[in-house]
Amino acid sequence: MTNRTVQAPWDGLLLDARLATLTDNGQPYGSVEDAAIGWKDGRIVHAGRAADLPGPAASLAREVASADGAWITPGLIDCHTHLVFGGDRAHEFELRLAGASYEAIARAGGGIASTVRATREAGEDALFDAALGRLRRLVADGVTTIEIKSGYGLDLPGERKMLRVARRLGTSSGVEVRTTFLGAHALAPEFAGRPDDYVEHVCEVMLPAIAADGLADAVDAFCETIAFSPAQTRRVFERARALGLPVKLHADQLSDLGGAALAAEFGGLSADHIEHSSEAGVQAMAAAGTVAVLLPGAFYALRDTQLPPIEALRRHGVPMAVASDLNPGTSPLLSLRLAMNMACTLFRLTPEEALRGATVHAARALGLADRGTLAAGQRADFVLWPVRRPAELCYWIGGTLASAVYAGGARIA
Ligand code: DI6
Ligand code: FE
Repeated sequence: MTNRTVQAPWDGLLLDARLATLTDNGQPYGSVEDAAIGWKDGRIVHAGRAADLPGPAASLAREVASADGAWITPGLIDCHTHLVFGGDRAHEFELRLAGASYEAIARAGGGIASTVRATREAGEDALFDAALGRLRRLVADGVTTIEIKSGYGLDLPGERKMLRVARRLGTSSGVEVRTTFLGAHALAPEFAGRPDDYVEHVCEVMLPAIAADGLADAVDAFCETIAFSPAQTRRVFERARALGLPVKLHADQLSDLGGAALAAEFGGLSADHIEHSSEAGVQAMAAAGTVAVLLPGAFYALRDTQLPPIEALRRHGVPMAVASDLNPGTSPLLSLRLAMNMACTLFRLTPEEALRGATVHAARALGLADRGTLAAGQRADFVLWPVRRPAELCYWIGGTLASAVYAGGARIA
């Protein structure tokens, strides 16, 4: 056929934008002014100056709109959450305010164990509905990828149930969910007094079954005096490695058990919390390429005073991610942006470090290379923020700032 008009090739194009690409383009935030972003089939095809578009805007995309001068960032990535759980722990909040410590409550049968009871009792749909409500709040303020851990079932049916709910959240919300098996979160009540037997059960029964179901993208453990020892953690990691699953670790949160170095030894994607990690632990992380995941929500809620070794992490070039740790006990935090604010105020990250921590470094903590920056070829996950400067994403305390959220090129909020 002749004289046929060329089909508009892109799905969407936003003009009048300012981009915080978070690439290393030499500018703070990897910023580009007078910019445009275009996407097709779920991928970014242009993230740069509008002047560099390969033709007149109207001919390039099926839908062309103005961003009205908004800043656009990559979709935020919450790389450490316990989003799926039954019940709540508001009563323990009251107990802690009255002077009880987190450890004392845990030793008295509360803490994680109380959420385990509530999670085991909850039906799958009830768990799903409660988690979806929390997820929607995160998405409304820019989250497009989220990691969700199990760890409140502590038996095969319970852990499977949690991970199935997590997977279902991914297919029904437009957000991409990465799942992590955290069977070694706390001692299952059936194994009271027999922690090694429980670890064996995790390694020989639960982990192989979860892996065979394809329900876990990674494996985590809680290495702590009130949870599992380094030797027990090592067993879990060895099994994960044998099954081809990457590991990450709740490391050195309340004491230094050498968790950061242990995660690094297994080529861990991340070591998380790490308030008490030593310089040697940080060095091991740097050598292994293990990301530090900072969780200021738990630090705040527990009124912790031991700061993570931020200076050492910077000095050794360890990428620092920031996450919500959303969980009913130590971080009932429904906003990743608030975690970024806390990372600045409590841990003294710069706003740019905090934003990189919730995008490009968070992607790496999940082993994902296709997101976290705005560049051609990356997933079309991006957020419009009607603010004057990117630092405002960390400056405003709470609230919802995002005006539009896209995941895989589709608007989800
Ligand atoms: N560290 C945490 O911050 C959460 N789990 C963990 O191992 C706390 C989980 C809870 O208290 O329910
Ligand atoms: Fe956690």
